[in-house]
Amino acid sequence: MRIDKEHVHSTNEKYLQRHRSSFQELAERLEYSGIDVEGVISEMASFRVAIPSWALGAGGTRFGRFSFGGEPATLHQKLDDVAIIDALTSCASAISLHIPWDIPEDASATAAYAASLGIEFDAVNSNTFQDQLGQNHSYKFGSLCHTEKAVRDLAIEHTLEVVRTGDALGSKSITIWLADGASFPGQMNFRRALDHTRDSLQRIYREMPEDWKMLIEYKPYEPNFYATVINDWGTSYHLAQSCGERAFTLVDLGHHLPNTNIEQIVATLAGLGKLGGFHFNDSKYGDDDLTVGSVKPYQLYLIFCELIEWMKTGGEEPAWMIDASHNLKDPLEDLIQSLEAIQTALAKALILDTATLDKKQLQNDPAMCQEILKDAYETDVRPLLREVRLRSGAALDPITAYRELQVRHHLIRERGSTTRATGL
Ligand code: AFD
Ligand code: MN
Ligand code: MN
Repeated sequence: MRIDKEHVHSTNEKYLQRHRSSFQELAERLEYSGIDVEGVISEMASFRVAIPSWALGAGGTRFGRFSFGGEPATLHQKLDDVAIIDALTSCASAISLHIPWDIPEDASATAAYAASLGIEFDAVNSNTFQDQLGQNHSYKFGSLCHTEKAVRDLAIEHTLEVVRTGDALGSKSITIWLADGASFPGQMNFRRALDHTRDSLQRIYREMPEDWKMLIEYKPYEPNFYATVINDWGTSYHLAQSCGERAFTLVDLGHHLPNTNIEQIVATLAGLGKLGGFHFNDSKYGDDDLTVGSVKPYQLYLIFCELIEWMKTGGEEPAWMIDASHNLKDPLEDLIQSLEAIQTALAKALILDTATLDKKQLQNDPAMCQEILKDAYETDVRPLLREVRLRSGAALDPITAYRELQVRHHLIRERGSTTRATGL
């Protein structure tokens, strides 16, 4: 199924008048407070978030997986799904692939197909957390950190193969997340594991094309429950530093222990010039991979305040991706909701009165600092989001349009009700 502009336009029509008056009211109020509304709109219009290929099917948990109809069974169908999300939201024109789940049969045909849909290839992801059929060595006890050189070599070669696959599609970065670690005290020599990991990453870095970036994820636990080799941002930062200037840390919102101050981590990494990528999701306990903004929208806003402040002072924009898993909701609806939450946080950070905040920070006035932060956060920015979408031919209300256009129903009719997307 493809959604064209006319389809979208038809769903917008009946909400147009109401939108126009609510947008006008908000715009006047913001302009009155000295905010350049057109500037905010253009910042928002250029904001793009990549969709991970593995989030387009049912995610499942270790207890089970509940399929739903019309899952994308091929890479091209995954591209079709991203094009649907992009047509409705106008901020999702990139896909992030996971190899070997998404190996294209014919890279140039896939690249051409994606281009015809207006979709670009964002970072590619390696998989050294599962053994593949017929694999000579096992990742059971780690990959890039493994005690045996043969296993490390295999993991390095796989990662480089992922880079080559991505390169053929026009991707420019690789995201490395390792499951490497230990589940029991004494199982792993920490220093040896880190030394091996550093050495392996440096070898991959040296072999990457010169215009490629390496993004290194960290995570405190899971699937190993005692220790993870790249457990925190400091370790990831150290590894990125030891590889070179095109290696960066990637922050995944779900990869922190409860109550970690993620906005501070973001600010520190940005200031060090090593914030390269960002995975959006939400969580209550751990790597829950829930819909962005569903549990802690204020935290998301505070993170965006740091990111915007960084970007306003000339900092380079990190690569944005949603990294979520869908067990209950239709993945496309869930992704649309995530995009909405991301754009809401972005809009609120963009209307924040940073000049006055800065002044109040310098005067050490925490009460007024909080007032300023809250003022932007409590503004209903939805009319702004609708205006951005309207101007780019997307849906005023993407979820409503998705339901009105009966997208899932059409996908089930086209693909059947028992297809299964590749992934965990
Ligand atoms: C897992 C990891 C991590 C990573 C993703 C893709 O926790 O978030 O980005 O797999 O490899 O969910
Ligand atoms: Mn992630
Ligand atoms: Mn994760």
